[in-house]
Amino acid sequence: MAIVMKPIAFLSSEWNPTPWIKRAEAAAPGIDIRAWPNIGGDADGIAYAIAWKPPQDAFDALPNLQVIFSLGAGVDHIFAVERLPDVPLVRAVNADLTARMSEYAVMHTLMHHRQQRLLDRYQSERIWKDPPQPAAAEVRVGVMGLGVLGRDSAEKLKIMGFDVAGWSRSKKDIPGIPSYHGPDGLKAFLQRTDILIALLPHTTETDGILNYALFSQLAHDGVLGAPILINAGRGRLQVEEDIVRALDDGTLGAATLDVFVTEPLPADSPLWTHPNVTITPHNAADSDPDAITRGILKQIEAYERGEPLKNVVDPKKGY
Ligand code: NDP
Ligand code: OXD
Repeated sequence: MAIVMKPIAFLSSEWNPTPWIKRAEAAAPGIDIRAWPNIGGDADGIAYAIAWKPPQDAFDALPNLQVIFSLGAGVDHIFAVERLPDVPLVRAVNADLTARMSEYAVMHTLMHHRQQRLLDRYQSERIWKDPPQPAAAEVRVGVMGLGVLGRDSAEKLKIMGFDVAGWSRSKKDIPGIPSYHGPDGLKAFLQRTDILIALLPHTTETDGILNYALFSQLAHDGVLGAPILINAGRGRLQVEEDIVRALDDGTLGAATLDVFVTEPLPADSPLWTHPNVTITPHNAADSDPDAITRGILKQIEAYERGEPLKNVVDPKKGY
């Protein structure tokens, strides 16, 4: 890879910059990349920021920024900055991330469908018992968010034999996968859903969308007995008290949660010990540093050649 000429700032309140900087330096020898807060006195020259949960004041000293790159697919962590420069914001999209998310969606759908948690309990009690096993075609999976990640997950679940549909803001035309869209399409989508997989971004419109009223509209006549929630989008999509209430009164049968309103999930959250909840530590699709770094440097190179940026976020939509 050719040397990237304009300097880059690495902005994160959470991640150790060293491995990222080493990767960037290995991929583009001579690159000038500095980690917040040690940006240096000549920060005027910094043209690019690469960011994950950037500190509130991280952009203040970068007056000539041209592009911000999110180290993740989601950009809510960047829009959370109050004084965000008015420059293009590019998010992470790559085949590795997409494949990892689909693995998660398929694995947890199968885990619920094949009742693996129940079988684990039987094993711990040395019980030899074969619970009823419906066919995948009898299970209606609904994917909320048919973007890069949701569409791939939906298509892979379809290949597994599930009866898959999706819901998004705009209408989609995906062979074999009925598409519902917008607020008007939500009710019909929920009513035909036994396993709900949330792969939405967190925006003002999706905040708290996974709530008791929504769970009540899911199908309650399915072969699994009660509907299942899988949320790998963002924690703030969900109202956690409502999940517990819905699990306790049978409105939901079980939940797999990868993301939470507060991360790490506080030790006193009732979700930790709920018998019908499976928790993963926001690792449904880890960002592979090599893939992300390569992708960003390639985009910077192309941008410096005058080519348009890809995967630019629409600030009005918030994703
Ligand atoms: P995309 O932007 O490609 O897709 C977002 C989808 O959500 C689109 O289909 C969009 O509709 C839909 N959507 C957004 N707002 C609404 C709304 N108000 N009503 C209905 N549909 C809506 O994002 P990705 O698929 O790449 O990623 C999705 C999210 O997954 C990320 O934002 C991030 O939060 C999360 N994520 C989680 C990870 C984890 O490890 N847990 C890892 C990576 C990402 P339309 O197509 O019509 O625009
Ligand atoms: C992302 C994430 O947004 O890992 O990529 O959550």
